[in-house]
Amino acid sequence: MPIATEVHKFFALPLLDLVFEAATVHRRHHDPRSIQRCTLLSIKTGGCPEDCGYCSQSARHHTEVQASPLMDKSTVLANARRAAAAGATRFCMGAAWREVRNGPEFDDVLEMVRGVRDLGMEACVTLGMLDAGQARRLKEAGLTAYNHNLDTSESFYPQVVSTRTYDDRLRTLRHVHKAGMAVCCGGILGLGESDEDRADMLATLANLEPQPESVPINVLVHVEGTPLADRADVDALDVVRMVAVARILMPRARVRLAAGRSALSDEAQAMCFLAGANSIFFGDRLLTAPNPGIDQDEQLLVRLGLEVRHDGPAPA
Ligand code: SAM
Ligand code: DTB
Ligand code: SF4
Repeated sequence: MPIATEVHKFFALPLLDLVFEAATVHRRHHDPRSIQRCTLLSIKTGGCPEDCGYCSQSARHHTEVQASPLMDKSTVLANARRAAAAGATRFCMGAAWREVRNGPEFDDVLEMVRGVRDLGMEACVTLGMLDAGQARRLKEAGLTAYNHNLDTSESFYPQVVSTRTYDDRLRTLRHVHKAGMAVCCGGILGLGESDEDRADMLATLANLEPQPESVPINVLVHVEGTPLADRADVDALDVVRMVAVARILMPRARVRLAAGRSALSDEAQAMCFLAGANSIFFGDRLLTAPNPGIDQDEQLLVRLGLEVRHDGPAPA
């Protein structure tokens, strides 16, 4: 198992040597032409009691996001059908909750998960913290994976979020794994963290047992009204480096190029795919932030000779 000091060394390697190594690992474990497309939907937006410094949906920040109640199941499934028809094979639903509470809203989310699975898509949700029983109910509903990010290193975490701890995050991840679901867990670049923080986070992820099935690499989307709105932009080559180290440490995971892709050039994204990223969020919106348009992404994949399959069901 990698230890943090070994992971730190990757951050000092010449970038192209690192990318070459990552591409080699990637091609040993994956079909390098396959890029999974996932579509995100915010099923419950804003008004969140947590204080995550990057987030547009915290009730503690004054952002332009309008809070809205839980979406109804038919609207969610109409979105999922459209996403499948456009080529997405995984549908991820996010709720701005601190934690899951048992009751009618959670029952509705379980129904949404069943509905998405019935469409033949993978289903992922991100609902904040959950306990063992709630994890079991999500598993019974057919959930493929639960997304719960560590965001950054344990030591930098308190500078980003104060309303929960790193251990809270790790506990939820254990409940997800014990219930038999895949763990989707990654982080964000551009919060003000150092290379050591990046290395520490990747070491923590790679030491999870089992390793996450899916590792989203987000780049901070600067949201006006949040405490981190003025952080410096991330160098695109540092995103490539992060993807490469994630790929080397977690050879079997899907490494997802997540938030912040709108700010990456086509060429930077191409380098990320070479370095082992093999999934993108697909659709003009992430949860509240914009994402490249479907046509633009399809053209990029075609130009790179990557697989663009339309294997979802027909639109309703
Ligand atoms: N409330 C749940 C939670 O925090 O676990 C789920 C929703 S939350 C929006 C999902 C993830 O999106 C966060 O953990 C964070 O990694 C990412 N995220 C949120 N806002 C972001 C931003 N402005 N830029 C980049 N990533 C962001
Ligand atoms: C993840 O790591 N990134 C996605 C998904 N998991 C839920 C969310 C990105 C959110 C970006 C900011 C927004 O749309 O508000
Ligand atoms: Fe709430 Fe999640 Fe945003 Fe944090 S990241 S404020 S928990 S919605």
